Amino acid sequence: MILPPRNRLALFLLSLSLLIPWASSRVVQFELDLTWEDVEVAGAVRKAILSNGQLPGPALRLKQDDEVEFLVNNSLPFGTTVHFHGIQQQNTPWSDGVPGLSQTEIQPGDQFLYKWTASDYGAYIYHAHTRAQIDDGLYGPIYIEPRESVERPFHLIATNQAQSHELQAMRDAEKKTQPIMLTDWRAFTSEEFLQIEMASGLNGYCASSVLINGKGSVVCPSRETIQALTTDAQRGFLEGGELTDMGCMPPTASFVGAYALDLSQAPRGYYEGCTPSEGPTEVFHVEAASRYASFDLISMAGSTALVFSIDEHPMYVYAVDGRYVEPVLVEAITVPIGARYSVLVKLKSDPLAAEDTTEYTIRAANSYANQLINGTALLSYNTSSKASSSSSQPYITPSALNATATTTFLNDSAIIPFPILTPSPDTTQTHILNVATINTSYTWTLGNTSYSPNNDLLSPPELFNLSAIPAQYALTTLNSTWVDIIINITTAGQPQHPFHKHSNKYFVIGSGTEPFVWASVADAMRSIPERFNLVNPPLRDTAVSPASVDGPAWLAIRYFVQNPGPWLLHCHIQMHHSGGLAIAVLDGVDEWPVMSNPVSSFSITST
Ligand SMILES: *[C@@H]1O[C@H](CO)[C@@H](O)[C@H](O)[C@H]1NC(C)=O
Ligand SMILES: *[C@@H]1O[C@H](CO)[C@@H](O)[C@H](O)[C@H]1NC(C)=O
Ligand SMILES: *[C@@H]1O[C@H](CO)[C@@H](O)[C@H](O)[C@H]1NC(C)=O
Ligand SMILES: *[C@@H]1O[C@H](CO)[C@@H](O)[C@H](O)[C@H]1NC(C)=O
Ligand SMILES: *[C@@H]1O[C@H](CO)[C@@H](O)[C@H](O)[C@H]1NC(C)=O
Ligand SMILES: *[C@@H]1O[C@H](CO)[C@@H](O)[C@H](O)[C@H]1NC(C)=O
Ligand SMILES: *[C@@H]1O[C@H](CO)[C@@H](O)[C@H](O)[C@H]1NC(C)=O
Ligand SMILES: *[C@@H]1O[C@H](CO)[C@@H](O)[C@H](O)[C@H]1NC(C)=O
Ligand SMILES: *[C@@H]1O[C@H](CO)[C@@H](O)[C@H](O)[C@H]1NC(C)=O
Ligand SMILES: *[C@@H]1O[C@H](CO)[C@@H](O)[C@H](O)[C@H]1NC(C)=O
Ligand SMILES: [Cu+2]
Repeated sequence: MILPPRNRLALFLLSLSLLIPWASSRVVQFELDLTWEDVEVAGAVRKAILSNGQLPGPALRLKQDDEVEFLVNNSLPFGTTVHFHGIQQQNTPWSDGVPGLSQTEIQPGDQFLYKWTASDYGAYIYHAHTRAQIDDGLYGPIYIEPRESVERPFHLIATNQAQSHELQAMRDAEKKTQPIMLTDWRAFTSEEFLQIEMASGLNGYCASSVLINGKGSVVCPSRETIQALTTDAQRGFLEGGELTDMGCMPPTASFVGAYALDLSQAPRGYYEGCTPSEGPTEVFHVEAASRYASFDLISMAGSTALVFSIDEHPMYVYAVDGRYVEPVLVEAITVPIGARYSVLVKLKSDPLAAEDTTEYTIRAANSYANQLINGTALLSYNTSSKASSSSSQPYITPSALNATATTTFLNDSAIIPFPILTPSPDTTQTHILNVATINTSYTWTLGNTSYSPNNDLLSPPELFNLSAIPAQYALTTLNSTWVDIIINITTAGQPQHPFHKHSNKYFVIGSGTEPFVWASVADAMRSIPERFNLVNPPLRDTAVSPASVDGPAWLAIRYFVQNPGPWLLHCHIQMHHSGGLAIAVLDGVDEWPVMSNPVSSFSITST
């Protein structure tokens, strides 16, 4: 729920004389005051993190090349850090916000000044990177307006006679692009959730509601509805049973693994025990005369893969993870946690026509097998006529499947960057990182071991002491080299993990659903060349591994090391990340930044 700001959002735009004489940029100062308060979300009150009194936090709007000074004022009763998701942090590794790697936690009552350059345009996110605080609501959208000189891909959409008219409408829509934050919400604080996980042995994979820009309701579907909407994928794990009243998978061995559980420690609302409550619904207002509306779809969910769709409104996807792509027209988009999709929605020209409705349902439905859950919002045309009572026609079902015979879903593997960028045809190093649960249902490996929570406490952090982190939790690279990482999903039944790499983006060069038995991409390409794309692969900072439905699977990424520093590579499903599905990527150890005293340089005690 969006509350009236308690503290005024302080956003000062200063035109400063420049330190670097040949560049032209402005300094943008943004202050985020974090508080821990009783908040009503989806109709129920619990403690949550507010950012300048809001949840989600206020939008940070920038222009490409801006110098950002982002001051975090920690008025929370616990330590925190803020990460800028997708921001490259070229030459500013101290501003990446990962405790133990780039900084120590900002203590209660302390402040920390992050400084970075908005070198890339597009849609990004700021969010907590300490413990599981994202699930308490610490996130907000960032939008960086491209330089005028950056070529837009809109001419690939407008192909009719009125092209220039049409192009202008698209450019205007892009200028006014609005964030749509998709999240999920639980009845428990993140620390309570982690406690329940440890006490019960059961991985926390359920939510009570899906929120759109912080708004939503807790809906408890009837047993008949649940039965009717249960998918084949879910039946594959149910072992003959049924979903709980929250729409959640019960903890069957085929779903959570054959680990010892103590379900008496799992309170009502953890995976069963639905309590309905009604909250507000987000409404997006558009005007038919604008002809197009632009939205940045952003997921900061904890445990859901939300399929986004607007009834009766196809969408041109024109940017992914902040960067332009060759536009594709789709009716539904799966938004993995941490990913961003910018879309142009062609508006109806005549919503006033007699039987036309002026309100269209916006849907966000979970596609993971863990839970049947969805949220809704409204796209509303500003017209003088009253909204008709007829309801709009959905493209997707509440189970995130096609609701029509022809619904088109975005195919992530077919996304082509605009302009095309080509990775190196070969690589210097290959790291094969195995992914599986180990010892408990909530502990995961990425590589040879599970990333330890103790790594978050390294002081001084890794950036300031290259030997701080034990070797098994990190991989190292040399600057100016190409690196391959194979995410090796070794067991069946794993969901699509959204892999986020901090700092610069990677090419998604291949994926498959067979055991990855090769030593390198070059080896694999001799056996299964059709699984790879080195010509025009997607460029991402967050991409999913394939679901390992029947057996092992893999994802191959390739990137150029260009920004020395300690960067995390991790699954963005919150409880997988908390369970150790992460590794420190020490990029460019041969050119490691030399820094003196981190605390006095970058943490300030008063404004
Ligand atoms: C920053 O936090 C302190 C307490 O931690 C509070 O007194 C102060 O008002 C906050 N500043 C702003 C601008 O919110
Ligand atoms: C989920 O979808 C169903 C069917 O469209 C709808 O009845 C229900 O209200 C939706 N849930 C929420 C929280 O919007
Ligand atoms: C549309 O109408 C809503 C509600 O009356 C109003 O808040 C909003 O500003 C209007 N938007 C535009 C673009 O006129
Ligand atoms: C969804 O797509 C499948 C496969 O194309 C088709 O068989 C099915 O009928 C579609 N569902 C609906 C409700 O149209
Ligand atoms: C998605 O795109 C890839 C690459 O073009 C293609 O190989 C694959 O078959 C497509 N998947 C679907 C479901 O259409
Ligand atoms: C798994 O359990 C074994 C035996 O207790 C222990 O030695 C090992 O460290 C554990 N591994 C992880 C990643 O927790
Ligand atoms: C750096 O980390 C290593 C390994 O933990 C530790 O032995 C050493 O004391 C640390 N150096 C400093 C300056 O803290
Ligand atoms: C994992 O173990 C293998 C084999 O011992 C080793 O080659 C590799 O470097 C290790 N990886 C990491 C990230 O420690
Ligand atoms: C990757 O996983 C497959 C099983 O899917 C396994 O056969 C292979 O040995 C693993 N690779 C490495 C390097 O551990
Ligand atoms: C690291 O490599 C990149 C790309 O070659 C280069 O631009 C950058 O200057 C290098 N950094 C250092 C510190 O040498
Ligand atoms: Cu995961």
